[in-house]
Amino acid sequence: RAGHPVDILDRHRLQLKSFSSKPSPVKSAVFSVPSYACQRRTTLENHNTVLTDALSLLAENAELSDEDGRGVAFRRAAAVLKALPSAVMSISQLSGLPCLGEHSLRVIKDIWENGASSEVESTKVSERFKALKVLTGIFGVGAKTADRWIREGIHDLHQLQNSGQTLNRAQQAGLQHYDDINQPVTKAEACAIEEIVEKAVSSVLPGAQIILTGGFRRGKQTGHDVDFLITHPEEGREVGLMPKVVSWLEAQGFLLYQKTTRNSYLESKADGPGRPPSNMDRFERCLSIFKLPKMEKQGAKDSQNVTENCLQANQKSDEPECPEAAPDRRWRAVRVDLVVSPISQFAFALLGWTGSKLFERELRRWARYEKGMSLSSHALYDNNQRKYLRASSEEEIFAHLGLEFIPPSERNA
Ligand code: DCT
Ligand code: MG
Repeated sequence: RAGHPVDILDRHRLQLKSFSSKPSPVKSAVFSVPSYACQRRTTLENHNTVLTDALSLLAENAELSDEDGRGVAFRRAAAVLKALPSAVMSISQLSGLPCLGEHSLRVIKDIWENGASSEVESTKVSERFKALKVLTGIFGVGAKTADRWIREGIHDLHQLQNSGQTLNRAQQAGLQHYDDINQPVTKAEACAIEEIVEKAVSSVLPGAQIILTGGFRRGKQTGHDVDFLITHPEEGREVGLMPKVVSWLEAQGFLLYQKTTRNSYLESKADGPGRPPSNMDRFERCLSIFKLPKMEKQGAKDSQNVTENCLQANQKSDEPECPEAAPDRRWRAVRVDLVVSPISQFAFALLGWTGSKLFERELRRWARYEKGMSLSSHALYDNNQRKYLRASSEEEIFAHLGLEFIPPSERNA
């Protein structure tokens, strides 16, 4: 994070003051950006974190309150500010920018004039928001469940544990590994897991390939989970792969929890153009909680064999009754998502699983409203030509969509 919010604001104001007291020959230029996030290059270098953090918090609150429309509006506004080449120096620079609605502008002005947004500040301390955050921090608990619990008077983990609520298997695991799962996953940890999954995959199907997707593929240094896409260069060889990978990982003691869902995608009328677009894809997918042995003093990369060390560590560890409570625990729990795609859909899957979430949403919106096409993580369908457009790389998909290619590191909308 670039500096403390207050410092940044003060710096902005100072600069602004010098603008107004001594009219500078260089006026701060009005920004201009295209309106779809997938037309813009958004790196991780954000010059407006004070504003984007505020708008993102309101987006999160809206999403947790089942107000998706408002959530997207705030996400889009934040994304526009993330794409700006420098810090905003005056409100007038924002005129003409897309996606900044009345509400978002009010928040920005409030921060500008008062140093903070009263709406953001009151949301942050609201009991409801705090409870929603804590409860949805449990793996397997979504906004709806959290809302129901809150209405039943449950606001924190302690109250939940004493409530007699029945938890499903995912939620039990989520509660058990709560602290670990809510601690960011580092790039080094993601790389260590990549090595393990790679070993699993090549052991059960030589020639199969894995790629790290999600935020880490976009260059982020931390994430809330680790996402992998698995495929095989020969179409059809990937069938039945997931259960084998999961069995291998389970046998080696790497999984604290897993739930696999079957591939249910068919390129027929059921999933084709007649169907409303859905952002849920239907790949064979495994949602898991990984047991990652703590890396002993060595660079994650220099280890000639992370996997070997992990295997040994897992074999050494005797499982205590309450695993998270053990003080000298030599592992941590990490959320890992595995997805298997046939090679024919791989480019779409890769594009769809690289994110960011808003970038993906904008790609689908662009496809639909600007191109008359339906894009999913499986395929691209041209509604006018009434045919699927094939692609074997992300570049080809951008070309089909009439968009300039944006590399993963610039999809951080
Ligand atoms: N995705 C999407 N729409 C969703 C959920 C996910 O398009 N509703 C895609 C985009 C990102 C990718 O899947 C992985 O999802 P996350 O792990 O939630 O996102 P992330 O960018 O990897 O974030 P983090 O770094 O926090 O894991
Ligand atoms: Mg992720």
